[in-house]
Amino acid sequence: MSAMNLPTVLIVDDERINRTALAELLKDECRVVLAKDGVSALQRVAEERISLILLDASMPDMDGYEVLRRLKSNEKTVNIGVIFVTGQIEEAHEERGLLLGAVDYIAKPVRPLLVKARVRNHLELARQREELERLSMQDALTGISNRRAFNQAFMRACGNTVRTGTPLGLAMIDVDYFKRFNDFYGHGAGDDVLRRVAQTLGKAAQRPYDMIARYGGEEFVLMLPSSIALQTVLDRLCEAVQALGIPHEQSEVSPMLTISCGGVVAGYDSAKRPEWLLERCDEILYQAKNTGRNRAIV
Ligand code: GH3
Ligand code: MG
Ligand code: MG
Ligand code: MG
Repeated sequence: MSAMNLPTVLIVDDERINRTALAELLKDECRVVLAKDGVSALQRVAEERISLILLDASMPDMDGYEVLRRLKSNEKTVNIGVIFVTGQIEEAHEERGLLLGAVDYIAKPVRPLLVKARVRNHLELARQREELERLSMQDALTGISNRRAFNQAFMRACGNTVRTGTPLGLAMIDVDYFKRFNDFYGHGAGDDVLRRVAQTLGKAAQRPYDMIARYGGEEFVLMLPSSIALQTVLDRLCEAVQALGIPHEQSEVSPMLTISCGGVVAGYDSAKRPEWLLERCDEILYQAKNTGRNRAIV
């Protein structure tokens, strides 16, 4: 494994000698970063991807229990594994740490081989959890985001628009005459088309919060937070898909495969009704289909 692929473990302890001893012990298992108090630990976690935290319990200012409590109350950090490494070895302390959500509890003075073995096991669990999370958000055929990932991001984006009024562009995108394509060219060729269309659409959603996802079968959904340029983007998508030049003999609108899009730009009020926004997109998509296909209506 190259250094870049090594998981990062954060060691938090107010005593320098403890930090360096643990770091030395773990240097072959992972990339180690250090923090000397609770506040800088939380800051570090906000700044980079941490796979596991070794956390001292007794520290001045903010103790380990408070650090853990804060990690657990933030959705971005709730899943990071935390192992207490502490001299507080009474049963009640250990119970408290575990009840707060620590994955393990190691008593000081530490036994080096056991620390190493435990860290290795927890890193493997973290790796598996991250892999499952990635798979649960990804569409298996096309590799782009799936409907579950979209729903999560969409709910968050709607919440943001309700709070701030920033416009939210949303569109349903559907391949034209795709049933005929499958019937004529075969299901395997159809799958290839879905992959190519997904990649092409993906290029349109390039800002950090933009998203393209496979919504179902041959339907995709595009979300552009803080954009009113929806019509322009969708027109470009229609052109880009046609420009792939995928022959579709059975299409009634073009000798090449095309898509149709229906979109809305949501504001304060409409973002309070996410389901309704999706229904509106469907209705507008239906209009695009009924007025000739290979077009985007917003
Ligand atoms: P329209 O222009 O009105 O959208 O017509 P259409 O034929 O595209 O619409 P319809 O919804 O009737 O057909 C969708 C087809 O998409 C049906 C199904 O065979 C195909 N499809 C759905 N999911 C997949 C998939 O994963 N792979 C392949 N190859 N085809 C799929
Ligand atoms: Mg301490
Ligand atoms: Mg469809
Ligand atoms: Mg279709």
